[in-house]
Amino acid sequence: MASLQRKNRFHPSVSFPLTHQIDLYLERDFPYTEPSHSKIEFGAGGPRLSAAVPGCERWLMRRRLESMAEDATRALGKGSLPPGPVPEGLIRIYSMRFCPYSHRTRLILQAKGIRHEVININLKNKPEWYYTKHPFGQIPVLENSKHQLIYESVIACEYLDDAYPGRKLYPFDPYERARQKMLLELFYKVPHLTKECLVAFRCGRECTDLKLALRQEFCNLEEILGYQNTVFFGGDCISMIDYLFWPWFERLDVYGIADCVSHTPALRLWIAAMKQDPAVCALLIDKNIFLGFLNLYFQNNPDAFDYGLSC
Ligand SMILES: N[C@@H](CCC(=O)N[C@@H](CS)C(=O)NCC(=O)O)C(=O)O
Repeated sequence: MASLQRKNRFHPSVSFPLTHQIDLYLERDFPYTEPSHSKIEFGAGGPRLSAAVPGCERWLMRRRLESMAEDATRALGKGSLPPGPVPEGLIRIYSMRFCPYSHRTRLILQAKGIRHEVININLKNKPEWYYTKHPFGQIPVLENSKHQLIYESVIACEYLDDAYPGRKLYPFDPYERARQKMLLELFYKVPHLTKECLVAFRCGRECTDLKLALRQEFCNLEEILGYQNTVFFGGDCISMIDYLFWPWFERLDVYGIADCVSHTPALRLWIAAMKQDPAVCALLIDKNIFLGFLNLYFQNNPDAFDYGLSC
């Protein structure tokens, strides 16, 4: 993935490519190789990720560019017209490009290959009509062609897993499913603490105590991985709980708190394994774009939500 990111020249100033432009770009810059997946090796010291798997760059890049293109819509704000009904065979997500809760739901859409459209919402200048979709005007919200609305990211993810065919991301076994939900309860402090760290960091405030608290939460997760002796939280392959956790880990670096996992090797292995997953790869956010968003967001600039879009 490191080389994939290095080669990614679709940067903020460049418009996002249409499907045929993606083809031309890939043809020129990425040698074709069949998709392959990272291997997890089991040795005496427990599970570990095999050495970087060569190939599949083009395939991963295609997924990444396609998802960037579908997400690259300007955020709708006050005065905008509400979108029409959702066409049959499609599901709509009301989202915001940098929101971790929307990220969760988009990961599930990606992982299950569900055809969807993205409507981005300007959270500092919300459209009046948006309150008909969510009582408090929050994102994410899913809307289907039967005008049904589903909000709360965890509920939305479970709905997608239940309502759509393909690989089930929650385990079938009732105990294992309950266990994933218990793990999610243990995670509840992480979103709040990461956000508090970000705000403190951005406002030049001391955040040592907050970081200590976050490190403690990560120690708890580390213990769980160590006890299970698995790479992923649900076992040896990725499942719902990993996707529900992931958005906060992807943001550690850009929030300036990546050192909070320096003492948790199993968690770092999990992060490395997650970065090999096609759905995670497809939605990885460009660090510079994210930082640009944060700069504007903390200046209260309503244009923050469109940062990096050129049209
Ligand atoms: N518990 C909700 C939290 C969603 C949430 O906090 N979304 C934020 C964006 S990251 C939001 O909509 N903020 C706008 C607001 O609260 O007015 C979920 O899991 O979906």
